[in-house]
Amino acid sequence: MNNFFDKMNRLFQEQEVLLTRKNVPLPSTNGIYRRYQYPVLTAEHTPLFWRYDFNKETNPYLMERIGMNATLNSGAIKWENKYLLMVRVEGANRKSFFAIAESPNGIDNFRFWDYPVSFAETDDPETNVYDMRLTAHEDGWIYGIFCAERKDPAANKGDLSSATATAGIVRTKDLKNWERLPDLQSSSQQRNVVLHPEFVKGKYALYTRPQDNFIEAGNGGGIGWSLIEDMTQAVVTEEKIINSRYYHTIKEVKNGEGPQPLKTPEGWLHLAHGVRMCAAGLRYVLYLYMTDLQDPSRLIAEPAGYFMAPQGEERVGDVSNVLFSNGWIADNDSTVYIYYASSDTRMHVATSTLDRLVDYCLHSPAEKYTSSGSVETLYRQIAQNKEIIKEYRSSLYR
Ligand code: M1P
Repeated sequence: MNNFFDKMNRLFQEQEVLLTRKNVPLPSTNGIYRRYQYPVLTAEHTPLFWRYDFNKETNPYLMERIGMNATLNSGAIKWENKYLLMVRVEGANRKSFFAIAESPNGIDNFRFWDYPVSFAETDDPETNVYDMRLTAHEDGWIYGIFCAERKDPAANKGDLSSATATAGIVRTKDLKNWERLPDLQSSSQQRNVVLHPEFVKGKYALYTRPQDNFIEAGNGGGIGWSLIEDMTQAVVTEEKIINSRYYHTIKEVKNGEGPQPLKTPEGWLHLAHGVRMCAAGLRYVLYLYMTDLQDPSRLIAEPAGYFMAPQGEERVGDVSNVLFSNGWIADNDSTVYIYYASSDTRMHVATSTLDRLVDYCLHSPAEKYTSSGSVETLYRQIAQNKEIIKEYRSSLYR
């Protein structure tokens, strides 16, 4: 009998070692951001009392009864001096749900709140929910916009995988009580929808991602922008593409807004994901771009290529070769905590500063769309650097 509780105790002790493990910053290899040695959240971080039945009568073998598969694509917000992630937790049964994990420093010691997030369903209940973006809006509410997935009612008989993607909307003032609002109405399917934190022309503004079907962006040309009258009855009436997909770039197949953009004196800073196809399948990378402070729908800078791509162990997981981010926090000291998931399996953090990220956006060369354009860009940098190096070396002998 004691054996049961000894075993239970051991489980808690072992998990405590994982939950309190100090994270270690890795040397920055590019001067833009730093990765960390350990993921900040894995399925193993989910509370033991979610997974095990600790009643020795009903679970004499002390087995896991409810398996957790992954912790991924998390929204983020700083709240009462804690760094909070709105985690997409995926159960072994493939259903995702949201749960909040908090950390005292943003880089380690993340711990899940006891209960997952719960909110009402709409009259047309979804089968699955995931990838919530959190936006503290100037109207005083914190909004969460997520993908609500339903079986496609138009699917052929026997087709058990066609689905539809719609933007589900909730809001809260305390991150505990959530009010479910009607889903976003749009003529196309939508995923990766994000609320801009300020009113624009007196309206709410959404970053959208119109798509032809559940998987393909198709005619949806990229990241869209739509002004919305009322978040309690949100309807996309007009939508324009503000960050396009292009042939033979990191975002030729799809792209999507990441977290809510960050306001800087030089403009709005955006993190997004881009998707390309290769023989190994789809490859998801992260990129940055900036838009105008007064008109957040006007692109002002976008460095060529990716900002972060899957590396080492990040490359392998349930959906390999994927980095995805829908959460970041800009702290008062201008540190930016970038929370990203690798291969749809685990959560990581990378840190940078607002100044560095803005500098990266404004001063890194833009895409030239051809190999010869890329060589031209390189020639300019090489020629300039050779002059500087020559000057430096000759100064050593003066
Ligand atoms: O599997 C990679 C990602 O695929 C989807 O993103 P997108 O709609 O841009 O293709 C989402 O299902 C996302 O959750 C997932 O990480």
